[in-house]
Amino acid sequence: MSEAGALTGAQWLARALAGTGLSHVFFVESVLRRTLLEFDDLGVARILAHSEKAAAYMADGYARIAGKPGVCMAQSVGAANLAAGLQDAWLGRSPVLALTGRKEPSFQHRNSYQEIAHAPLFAPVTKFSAPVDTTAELPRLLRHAWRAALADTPRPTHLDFNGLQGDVIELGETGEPPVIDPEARRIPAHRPIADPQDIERAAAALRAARRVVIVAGEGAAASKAGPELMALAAAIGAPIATSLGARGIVPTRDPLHIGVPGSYSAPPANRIVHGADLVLFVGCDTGDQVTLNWTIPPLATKVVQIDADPVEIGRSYPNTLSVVGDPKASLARLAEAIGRPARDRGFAEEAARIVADWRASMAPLVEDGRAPVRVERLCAEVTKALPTDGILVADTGYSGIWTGTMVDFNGAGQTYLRAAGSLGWSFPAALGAQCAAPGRKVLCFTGDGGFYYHLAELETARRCAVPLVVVVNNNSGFGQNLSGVRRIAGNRPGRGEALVRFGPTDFAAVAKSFGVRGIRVEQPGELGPALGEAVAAGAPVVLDVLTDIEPRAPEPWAPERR
Ligand SMILES: Cc1ncc(C[n+]2csc(CCOP(=O)(O)OP(=O)(O)O)c2C)c(N)n1
Repeated sequence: MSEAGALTGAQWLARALAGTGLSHVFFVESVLRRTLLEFDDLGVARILAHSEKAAAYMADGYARIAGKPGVCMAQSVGAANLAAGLQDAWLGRSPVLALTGRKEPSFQHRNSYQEIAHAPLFAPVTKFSAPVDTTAELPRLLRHAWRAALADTPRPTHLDFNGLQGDVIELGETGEPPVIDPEARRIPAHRPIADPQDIERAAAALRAARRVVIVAGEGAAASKAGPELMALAAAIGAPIATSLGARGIVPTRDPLHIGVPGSYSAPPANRIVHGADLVLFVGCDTGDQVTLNWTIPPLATKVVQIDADPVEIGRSYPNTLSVVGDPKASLARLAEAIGRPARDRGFAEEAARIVADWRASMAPLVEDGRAPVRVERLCAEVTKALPTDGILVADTGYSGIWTGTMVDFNGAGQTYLRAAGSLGWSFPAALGAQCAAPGRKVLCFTGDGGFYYHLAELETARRCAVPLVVVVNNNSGFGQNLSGVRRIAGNRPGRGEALVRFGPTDFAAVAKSFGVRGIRVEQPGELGPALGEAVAAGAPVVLDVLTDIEPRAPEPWAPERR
């Protein structure tokens, strides 16, 4: 008999999640069926995906735009696929909440059909992963999983529900109110300001240095620190670079902005960062990608590092002054402490010249009117077509390099999301992002190799009426990998190409077969009108752009090896 006021686990879970303002959940049947049915009455849309990895990517894209946890679900046998899909959210610092079912204790340790241990699968891709054995424990554990996902640094969390479909938890009861987060926090969940002494020390170091570069990363993006970064950069005449994941948090055409440094970069940023005598890292992981294996800047460079997570300070650069606090709040204090020192603007002017020269060198490619379409031209057209509040979601590899070097952003309303490394992430992630922002237009930029991974989600886009635009850079192969394979094959013509070539496939026709609008573009002159039509459509559109595999994306500048 149900106690007065008690809710079933399913009722509690659905109401608690809906109470956070969650608008969508992403899942593969069969899991938490009772909860999903409850959502029907609470206005939460259920997005049935065609694979658990895609469901995890959708929740990831949703979370990165919503600034609060995205939720994905899978039954017991789908748990391994779901965990695989959390890798990008882990690397990309995205608050995804994964819910799985697990067979009851009486089924454990006796060769149960379809089930392996879940805990080891989720351990490397979550901040917190726990079994939920009884409904009485559900409220506490869900609140903790939610808070942990949001807290600095945001990352996935996981709850493993008793019952193959989580049904044991759904059927039990709890008398607790269905509330997870009464404060309705979004990322950043808190804005602690750094110690005033550390701010003074950092200000003194910045005032004393002559050639300062700012490198802002994902933590700065999460903190929405763009305006504070620009204000400080202007005050001290410091060029500003962003990691790939933070691209677009400042206007990319601002003369102080020098692009993305590291391995996915065009030459200017690396040259300029390498020439700095002090680097201010802001919310930046100082990992191999943004530093070109810790050569940009060189390891001995003097560093000031602002980060909400003290563990990140000095992780890679030993000569580091710490400023532990929220990037936006701490930068504002730092700017106050520095004031407007008299400054030689020579370094900033030299940096702006290097960037302008590089842009000029790319202009002929951007303006090339011949077929097959140059990707530089495609990127320029994407820049023009992206609405002032548009969202661009880029896949990994060349898709990240092309968009990170050749697409410009206004730094005021537009958002750039990129895969943290998993090929194929962008299309499902863009679907999730579009769900989180129905009033904004989402463009996905992917290679054909990336798009093949989750083609089936075209059906999801149509069924769920998710009006995103997918731009396919269709070069019939793994373009980025061509150079590497050829090099290893001894540069002999044709040898090794079978490792990276496939197609040709007409993705506009594929889209049409799913009932999705498909537009094929073969001439550069068709790009503008086709993108315009796609962006204006209130329905999903695939833009299949025929390109050539040979042209290489911009390559990073590297210091000479000594
Ligand atoms: C899951 C996964 N497998 C393999 C890779 C390695 N990888 C990185 S980029 C790339 C090729 C991408 O090809 P495509 O999406 O067609 O874009 P293009 O390089 O042709 O522009 C591959 C295979 C990866 N990043 N992730």
